[in-house]
Amino acid sequence: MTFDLDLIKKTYSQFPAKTEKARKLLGRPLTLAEKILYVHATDIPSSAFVRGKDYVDFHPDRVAMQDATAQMALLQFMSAGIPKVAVPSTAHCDHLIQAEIGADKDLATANEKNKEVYEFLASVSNKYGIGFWKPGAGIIHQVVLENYAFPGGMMIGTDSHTPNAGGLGMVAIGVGGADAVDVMAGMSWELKFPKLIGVHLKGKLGGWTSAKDVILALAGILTVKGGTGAIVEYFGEGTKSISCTGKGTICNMGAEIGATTSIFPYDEKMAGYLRATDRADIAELANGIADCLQADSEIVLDPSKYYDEVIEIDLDTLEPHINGPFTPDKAWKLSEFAKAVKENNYPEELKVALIGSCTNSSYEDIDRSAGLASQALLKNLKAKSQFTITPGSEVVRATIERDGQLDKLEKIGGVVLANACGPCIGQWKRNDIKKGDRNSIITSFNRNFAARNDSNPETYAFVASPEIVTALALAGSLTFNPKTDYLENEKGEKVKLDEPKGDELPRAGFLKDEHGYTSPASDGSKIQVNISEASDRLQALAPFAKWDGKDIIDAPLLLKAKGKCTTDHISMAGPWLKFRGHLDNISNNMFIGAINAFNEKANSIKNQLTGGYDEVPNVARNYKAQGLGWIVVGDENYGEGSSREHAAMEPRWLGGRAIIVKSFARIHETNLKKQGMLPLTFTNSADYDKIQEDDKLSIIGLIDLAPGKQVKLVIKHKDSSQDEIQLNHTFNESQIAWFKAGSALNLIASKSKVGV
Ligand code: MIC
Ligand code: SF4
Repeated sequence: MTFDLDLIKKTYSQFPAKTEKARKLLGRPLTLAEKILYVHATDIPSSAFVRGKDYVDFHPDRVAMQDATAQMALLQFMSAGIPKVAVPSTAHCDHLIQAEIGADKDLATANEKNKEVYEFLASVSNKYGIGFWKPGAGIIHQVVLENYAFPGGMMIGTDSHTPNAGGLGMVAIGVGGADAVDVMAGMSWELKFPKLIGVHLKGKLGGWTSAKDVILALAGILTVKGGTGAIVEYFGEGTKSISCTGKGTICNMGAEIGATTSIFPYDEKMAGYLRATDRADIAELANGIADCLQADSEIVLDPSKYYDEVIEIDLDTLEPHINGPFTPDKAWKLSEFAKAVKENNYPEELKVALIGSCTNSSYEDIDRSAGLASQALLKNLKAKSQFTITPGSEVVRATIERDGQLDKLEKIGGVVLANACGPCIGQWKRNDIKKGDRNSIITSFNRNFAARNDSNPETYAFVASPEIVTALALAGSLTFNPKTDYLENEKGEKVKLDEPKGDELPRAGFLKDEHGYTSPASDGSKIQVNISEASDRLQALAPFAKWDGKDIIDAPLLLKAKGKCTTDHISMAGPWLKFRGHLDNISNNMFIGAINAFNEKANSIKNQLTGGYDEVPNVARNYKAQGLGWIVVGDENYGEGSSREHAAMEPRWLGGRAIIVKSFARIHETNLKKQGMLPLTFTNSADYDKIQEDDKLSIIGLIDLAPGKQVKLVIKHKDSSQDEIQLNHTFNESQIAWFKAGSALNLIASKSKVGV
């Protein structure tokens, strides 16, 4: 678990020279994100890098993986034939614990149910030199913030909320497992040099407004795709009023606007957090290069000259926000929310209020919510809704137990869940409603896509700060505004809540988690990793076939997805998480949440061979059995959300060849390329309308596939008429090699000469 201080020293030693070189080449001052990117680039060309254009090879300092994605990442790593990870890496067991009764019982059940997967992850980690965090130790992003993130570092993680570490000044980027394999194998990792969005924070946070509201408001401004291809860099006086974990919250939810990552400049709050988490030596080192861990001073004076876009948020006037339902960018100011609930006929009664998750489970978050709980107890109030608390890590849980916050939250009716993802990812055995019941919940999580938390598409999920969620739990209603409204207590009196207050860090220090971590064997060569052939949870990977060297001719359209098609729609989580290590089994969830544009139904598509309607995985399997490759068409920001590469591997496994959409979310587009699929976009988004239900699609020009060169799509309709349109792609030379090899992994394996 201990930090590799030498690694940090090595990274820091490169800052002065490399940033100076970049400054000279560009002939201008540098932003913070640029400094960190240039330091981690394997090579700086004499032309420097062009944002939004040049692909750059990086050497990240670390890799982090969570159990639901690590299974596939590690199955791929095993096929790559590399004896040991080349950079410090960790695996975290957090996604597979189902919430039902409470922490202890739920954890015991998870340990039993997921035994095979946990043992697999533990033994692979042990063998290949990966640090292993057991179930119950905490959620990946909180554990990383507490142990591994450091200012100026660069990390990739197989989870879209990896940018949480930006709260500690790290460039931390969410990726698919195949990308993690590259880095763990000692290869460089490639990313298009991002654009930069500067967010100028003015004023000071206070009252009912908290860090969460910064990102909820920003999501409203930028929308779910506004950050695509960009790093969001925060700067200005306002940054200094936000705690380190609050900064983490803001960076975490940058995933919801599609940002590559988000980052804050190093400051005293970060130093304080490093000291409180036993890393005073890192604070010391960071202080030594503090100038390198901020944007150059000229940038802050004239930001619009240096960022591609600048947004100003005044923390003095920022109101608390509530976002939702069904999308995290539907932002409402608290003062306008009650009206919105009525006007839009959202279910007014609040059924469940949930605080915690990787986004908002810091000591400060819980202390502020517990402060409200104390007030409630004094004022004779109890939660009217069900109320759950998910601590982010055992360190936080044990500390808030010692300091009394848990007791207060439980006294108002709260149930403490395991230190794990739980309801945030649909690992929630909800017993108070039936599927199909229209109802509202509010969480301090980050995502609220339809059916995400409880598999019920009729659950209206809203997102807000833990303080607002707690206040609404006391009211049991969505229309309550704690700033202005009174509540009636158990004695029939009218009472009002005071503004929440809380400590950022525990006065008596954090308690330690002595049992959560296992370090790997120093020589793992003799360790055997067994995968039973009979397992329905784990399946060794077989390599995908190489490209046959031909264009795709007359492939049937499998599905034309309408509207939002997130990774949750493509490869649902919740009950399906148990198959994350078994490609064939998990493929039975492929596209079951996506809406068919021709009948507006989920999981009901026409089988062109039979003319009948069937579930998507069945039709795909039928085409596959007939040797027919198929194609999917989609809308804007296709693949938004998770980093799960299953959303790319399942289509590949069931015979998919290409995905043609109006636009892609970054991680998913890369995942498709890595798995040998063709992610393509309409040159003209209106061409989406040309696709009809019985179409046969040909993609012409693959033989000459080249960076920047369009390919042709020939659309044969049922009535024999035909359309021809051009499609764009973003493949560069090395990515074209992945396509030709059948997958990126096939290439690595051929280089390490093991064959997969
Ligand atoms: C999520 O928040 O959607 C998840 C579950 O953490 C995913 C990862 C996964 O699908 O396993 C993510 O954010 O990448
Ligand atoms: Fe887990 Fe939810 Fe965080 Fe994803 S967003 S890592 S599911 S707590």
